[in-house]
Amino acid sequence: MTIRDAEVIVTSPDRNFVTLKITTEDGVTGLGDATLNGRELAVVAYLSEHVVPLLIGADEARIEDTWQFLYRGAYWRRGPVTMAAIAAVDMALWDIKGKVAGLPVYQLLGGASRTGLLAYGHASGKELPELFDSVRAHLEQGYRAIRIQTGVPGLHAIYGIASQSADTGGGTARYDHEPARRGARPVQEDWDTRAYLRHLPGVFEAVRNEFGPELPLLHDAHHRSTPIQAARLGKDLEPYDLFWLEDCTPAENQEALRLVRSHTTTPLAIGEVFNTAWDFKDLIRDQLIDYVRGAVTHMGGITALRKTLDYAAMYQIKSGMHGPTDISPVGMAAALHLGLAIHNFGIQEYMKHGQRTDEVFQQSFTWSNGLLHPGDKPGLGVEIDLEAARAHPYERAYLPYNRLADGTVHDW
Ligand code: GCO
Ligand code: MG
Repeated sequence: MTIRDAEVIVTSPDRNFVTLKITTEDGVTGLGDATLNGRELAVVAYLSEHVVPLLIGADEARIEDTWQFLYRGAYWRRGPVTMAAIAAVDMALWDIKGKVAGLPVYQLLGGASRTGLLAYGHASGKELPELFDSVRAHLEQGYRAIRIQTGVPGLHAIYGIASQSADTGGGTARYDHEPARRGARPVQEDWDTRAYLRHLPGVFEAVRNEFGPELPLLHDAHHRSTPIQAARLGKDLEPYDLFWLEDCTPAENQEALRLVRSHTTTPLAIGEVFNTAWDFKDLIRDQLIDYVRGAVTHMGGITALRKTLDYAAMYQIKSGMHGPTDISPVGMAAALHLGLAIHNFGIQEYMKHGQRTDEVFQQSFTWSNGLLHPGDKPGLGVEIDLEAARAHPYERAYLPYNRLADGTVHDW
């Protein structure tokens, strides 16, 4: 068989998504997620101008060869735009291979290593009572692991905290639905690391007192601390037995993790902004992290993330695949198939897409008793309703950014 057509679809039901749809001569279709939050159209251009012309007439069965051709053949390697584009092709080819074989992708990856995937949800609140309500709501929805994000006294708007105005129809208030924040300029938030470091341990103490010692708790520091501040944070949070502390410091300088690691036994998760195995290589080899946060969508697809996770397995490092709502239902499905198949699965982030997104993307995954399962439809198990997709055209949307009190731009 050969690839007859490849179409790049941009839709914005609750937020922008970029999807690649590959069709073979026999009419078999495969979907891939190429969404790069806030920079979506750069990937659209990369795919449409440079990748799609190379796919027409290619053999869709040659997944590894196509990956190598797109990666090495471009000469210019790595980077989020390139790797999201390659990821979309890779996912779509796995989807097609599954459909041709009549098997769900996880079967092609070696079959299920577990009955379902432990998932964590995002609880948040400006103040403790709101945070507690949010934790309770997540527990009622069946979550068995919960990420805790909270306001900091003196700060107005912080990553990860839901507000009513951000609610766009998903039911409960959530911070990730973008239409409320769309516009020509990114929304500005404020930050003060010293205030945060003083406040956060007390929040975890309160949460542990309220919900007991067993519930796995996670926290995302979202790249905002220096290495020594991150080391202190990890140390101060030790009594509260976190499942993980995420992105405790920006990781362009990977040596920074060595400093953090030498001060704390709090498990560390990193890598949602990484895009190749090379970004993880030294952190894995030197055992400086405990969880690989790479997303199938941003790491070059199932093929590439699988290799990274197999390497991590040699060091007992587990998966913690990125799964916020800017990973489309197609990217989430790819994560679930991969997570079900590998031995070193750790946990899956799961935020739930909004209703409009679920109308555009028909999905086969299940969520029961706190566990996700990709379902048993051949391929990835996701189809796109093109008419519904067209009803939600692209809208410019930026991620927010941070400034300190004196006006200095800070990591968001
Ligand atoms: C997470 C992430 C996200 C990112 C978002 C950026 O842990 O889920 O930090 O919330 O901020 O994916 O596009
Ligand atoms: Mg994160």
